[in-house]
Amino acid sequence: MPGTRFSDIRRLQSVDSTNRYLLDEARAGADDGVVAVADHQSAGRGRLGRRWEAPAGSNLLMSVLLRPDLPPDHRHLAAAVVALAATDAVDVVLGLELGIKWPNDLLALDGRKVAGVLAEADVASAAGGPDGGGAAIVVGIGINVNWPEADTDLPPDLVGVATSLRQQLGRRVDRTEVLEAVLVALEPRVSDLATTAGRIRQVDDLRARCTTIGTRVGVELADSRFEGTACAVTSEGHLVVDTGGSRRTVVAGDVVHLRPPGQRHGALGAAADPE
Ligand code: BT5
Repeated sequence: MPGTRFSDIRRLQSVDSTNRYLLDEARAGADDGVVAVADHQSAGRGRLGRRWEAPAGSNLLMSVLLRPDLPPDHRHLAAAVVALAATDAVDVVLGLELGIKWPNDLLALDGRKVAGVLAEADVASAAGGPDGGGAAIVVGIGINVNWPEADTDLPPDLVGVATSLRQQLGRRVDRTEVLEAVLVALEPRVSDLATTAGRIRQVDDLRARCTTIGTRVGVELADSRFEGTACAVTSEGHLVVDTGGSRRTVVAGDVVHLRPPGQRHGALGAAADPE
């Protein structure tokens, strides 16, 4: 894309996972800014070993390789800027407003999931520079562009959970237009990761679009679960949950929005630190 770092765009007809592909490329020395876009993934991955579903030729399945100059405890922000850029793109191209469910789901205003983000660091190069900068982070996003067209397209477990831009708007959407708008919106956001002032800007944007704040949530840990009210996002992008007696910071986790009956939700994996 002109004017961005994203000049090397690899268009793949079919691949197991665009994240897997770019992680391998990163290990082989690929530069910051390489993009992989697939028409079909045979093993599209979600978080914690979950699967990402998309029929061939319908949705946007893309990953970007970033080597941000970012303190290791701020790495969550690499995924956040991709989620933010996707909400920018959908707004600019389609005039559709999406919210971000912490950490990185994009939800339509009806609460159903339009997109999910998966960030994976290349462990081998995770040391990066002296302060961890330069480590490869591959951030993948799956945006439901044209699938599902209707709920009847979905497997039963995704009915009431997943929706698409097409379903929200009632018309087909051009995937390339969305891809290009995501990359244009992503460039300044990735640049911001390199400075303290820039990171503050990105976290402020995340707070403004995060529909989890103020919501009653369930947090699922490896061996326990707690509930509370999500009350803040820290400068590293972590979620703070008020449990009544105390505040707990969720670093990476499975958070469920507890909604009135009749609305369903998606779940994601978690680890919480006492604040
Ligand atoms: C995510 O995981 O939401 C991250 C998804 C990342 C997918 C992209 S596609 C390009 C790149 N390459 C990859 O291999 N992956 C990335 P998680 O929060 O774990 O959500 C997964 C769960 O969402 C599944 O267990 C399903 O319940 C649900 N799900 C699966 N496919 C979906 C879809 N198309 N739309 C909405 N929900 C879906």
